[in-house]
Amino acid sequence: MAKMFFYCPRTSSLAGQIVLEWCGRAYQLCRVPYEELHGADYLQINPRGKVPSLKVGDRVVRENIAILTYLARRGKGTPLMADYGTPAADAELEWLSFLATEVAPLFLIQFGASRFAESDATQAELVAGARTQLSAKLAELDAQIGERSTVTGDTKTILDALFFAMLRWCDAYVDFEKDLPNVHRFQQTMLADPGVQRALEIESADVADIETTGALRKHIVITDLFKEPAPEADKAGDTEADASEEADTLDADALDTASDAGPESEPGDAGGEDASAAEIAEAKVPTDEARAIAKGEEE
Ligand SMILES: N[C@@H](CCC(=O)N[C@@H](CS)C(=O)NCC(=O)O)C(=O)O
Repeated sequence: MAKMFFYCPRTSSLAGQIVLEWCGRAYQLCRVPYEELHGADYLQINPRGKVPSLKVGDRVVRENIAILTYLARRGKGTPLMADYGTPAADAELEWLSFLATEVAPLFLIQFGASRFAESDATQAELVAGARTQLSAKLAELDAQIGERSTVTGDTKTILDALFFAMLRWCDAYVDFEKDLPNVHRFQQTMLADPGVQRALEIESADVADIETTGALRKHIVITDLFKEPAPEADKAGDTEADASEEADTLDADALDTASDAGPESEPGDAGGEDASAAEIAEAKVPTDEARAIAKGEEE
């Protein structure tokens, strides 16, 4: 089955888009414009109203680290995570946690100070404090990168994709080349990567202008997800690619399949086998195809 990844331009979901390109497996994209994140359609996918989300079968994987790990453990080619139980894996997890728990909250304050304080003066103080803290965290990352072009290890990992996505949130006021030379070199290496370039291209163009070539099999906007007409025919190549993906997946996928068939449907997920007609109507799912997409099935 081709999984569907829900993303919003200029957010941390860029990391998942990059990793989807790196993995080389068939995928579908659904763009969720920022103003649609808390709309009724997307809330059915992610009740937190946050991107990214990944729909696979009846279930939705949410949260960056869970999604990136899911993808990396099922990718083709060079592994995007170290093997379990190795020092390299410990280092990756340490820095993934650092990004998620030490760095990301500072950006949350930077962009959403009004969620934490009412007065303009207090908000400004919070933002200034977050930026000061952020410089210290970025300096730590600069030292960690050192001579490498990755955050840990010798080859690119999901950690690099996540860090790269976050760096865009401070590029307006940080002089990377002058103050964080190793981070700057890391950014340049990432910008030269074809998967990163493709992900950036997809994010910055209109959905209609992006060709669904390579691993990208379908690209739609959330407001169209539940109202698409039935397709005329299956796209050539999907079946073969998906069969190969199924064959190559880890044992964990057997568990996924078992749970996908089970009672794991999400609240409001009208695509579940047992969804009533009323539930489907309420969720604006008028066609069989839309129902199939909502279930994450291949077109
Ligand atoms: N803990 C979540 C955070 C995701 C997150 O904060 N996403 C932001 C964009 S980078 C978002 O969707 N914000 C919308 C909102 O908070 O309303 C994860 O790691 O996936």
